[in-house]
Amino acid sequence: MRRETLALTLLVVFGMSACESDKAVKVADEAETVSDKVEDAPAPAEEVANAEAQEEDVVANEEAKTPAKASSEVVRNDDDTVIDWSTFPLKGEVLQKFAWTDFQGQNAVVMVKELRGKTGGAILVTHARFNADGSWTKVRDLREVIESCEFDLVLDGFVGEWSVSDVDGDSIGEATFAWNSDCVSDVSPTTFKLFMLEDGQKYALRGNTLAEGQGGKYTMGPEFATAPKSFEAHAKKAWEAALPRIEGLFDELPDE
Ligand SMILES: [Ca+2]
Repeated sequence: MRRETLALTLLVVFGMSACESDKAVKVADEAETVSDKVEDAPAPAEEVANAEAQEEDVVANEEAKTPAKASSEVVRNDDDTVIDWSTFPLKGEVLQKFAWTDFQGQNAVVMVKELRGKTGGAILVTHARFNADGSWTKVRDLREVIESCEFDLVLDGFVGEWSVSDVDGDSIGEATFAWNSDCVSDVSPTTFKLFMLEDGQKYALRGNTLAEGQGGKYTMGPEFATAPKSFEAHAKKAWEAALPRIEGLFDELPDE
């Protein structure tokens, strides 16, 4: 009887220490990920009054990448009963959010707006993958910061039917979204950018909004040169769908 009690006690003690060591490893992993992030992040942009938006990148989480498996469907899935948005690793005033499943599991992208200091602001975007234990693994962060703005701060996010796709058919979903971020004092075109993310890789169209026949143009990121051709076509189509257009503000009244 006494021997059995001892065995049980040992089992409990070993079991607990095994749990503790698992926990310790997990915390260390997380800390490493965070410190990697800090090292990889570019130096903060210099503060310039009424500065144009400063786009910053946080390098993709290489560990979150997985080789593709053939013939899995990419399915959009924004259902709140499936996704626990409250645990998503990006907090703030949500501008846009969407989700999908692919062979890697459940993915989601959240875009938030943040006010900074007296007149500044930022748009933050995170793509993360949901794990079976209820945690999330960040795949990529993007952000754009406007240090200060004496006029009107514009921080808007755009998604659409074009936001979830698998245009190259590799069973890895592509997330497409856009943002309009600027400091405006008139109706000139403002900074507008569209991004595709696939497995931590970023593909960007950077340009401006269309205002009274001006703007609406973009520059394609050099990364499209080595991307599947279908990415370029998809991004261009999404740009046209998402582009904010201001027209007719100064139209004269028609003659009677
Ligand atoms: Ca794909």
